[in-house]
Amino acid sequence: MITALAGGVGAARLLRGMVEVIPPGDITAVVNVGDDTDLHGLHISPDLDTVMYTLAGAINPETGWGLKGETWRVMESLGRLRGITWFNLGDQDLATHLYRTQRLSEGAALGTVTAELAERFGVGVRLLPVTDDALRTRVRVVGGTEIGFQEYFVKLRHDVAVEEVRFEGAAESTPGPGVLEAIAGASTVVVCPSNPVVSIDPVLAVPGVPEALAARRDDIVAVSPIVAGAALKGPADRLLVEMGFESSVVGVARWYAPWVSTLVIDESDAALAPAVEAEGVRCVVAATVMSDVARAAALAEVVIGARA
Ligand code: FO1
Repeated sequence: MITALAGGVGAARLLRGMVEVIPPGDITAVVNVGDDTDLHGLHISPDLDTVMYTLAGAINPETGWGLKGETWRVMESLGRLRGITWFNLGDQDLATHLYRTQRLSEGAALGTVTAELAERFGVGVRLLPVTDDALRTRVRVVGGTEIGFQEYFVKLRHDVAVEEVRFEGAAESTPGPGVLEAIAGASTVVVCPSNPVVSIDPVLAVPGVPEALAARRDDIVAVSPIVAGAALKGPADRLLVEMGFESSVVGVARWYAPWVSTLVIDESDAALAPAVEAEGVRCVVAATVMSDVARAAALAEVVIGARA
């Protein structure tokens, strides 16, 4: 049994590779919900959907989020009404948000609705939101204004300095059903190559999760989302620096060292392996850029076998 801590695109690609190597039923993904947002009265869970669509073979390959072959007629009409259009919701994607919102309004928990959606999309990996409670990543940008994560990420194109990140609702949240058991019962816990600051940290913000992870440190393998000093996608490099860490595999090792025992870094960073190990983290060098499913599967194989 493998349990993976997952954010969006990088996690989805690694999980897509993993299902080539081990049966989907042997994998549980504990997914970030800090990116979730409410727009147009709809509950949108971008990371859950990115992982689900990717595993279903339905992801838009150009963007890494949303559905392939998407049309945008609702957004076009909304634009004519001068509604909110900075967050692009495709016509087919909207059905997912409608379904989720309706089920939540009926009193179903997010984890239950996620399992229903995953089943309808034919996804065999168990997808668990880290919590069923409302946990929202909030970002204080330069000048002191606090905004929601998607406003930072999409509306401002993460092109603004961040002073602080906090996880609203985290202190009152509890782990979703099965989350602690999945961490305790896994042979290996994999930390996907997701943003440490805004994808993995919200998972650790749920009380009970850090304790469960600390008890498994020897069996936790992370994949660096930083390759040759830069994030392949998104603002992980910039955010690490803004949080006082280096934008390098060494910075990632320092960030994760308290609860991760092994870090997989890219071949291009091989020279930094001793510096990673100086942070108290075992270092494994591999090809980590998942430009296709075969490369993702090869990386998954390394990650699964990387435990000390
Ligand atoms: N990302 C964008 O850069 N622009 C968008 O308009 C956008 C819309 C969107 C709609 C649904 C969804 O599930 C994801 C969407 N994303 C969009 C991606 C999302 O903002 C990010 O992938 C994550 O939240 C960061 O992991």
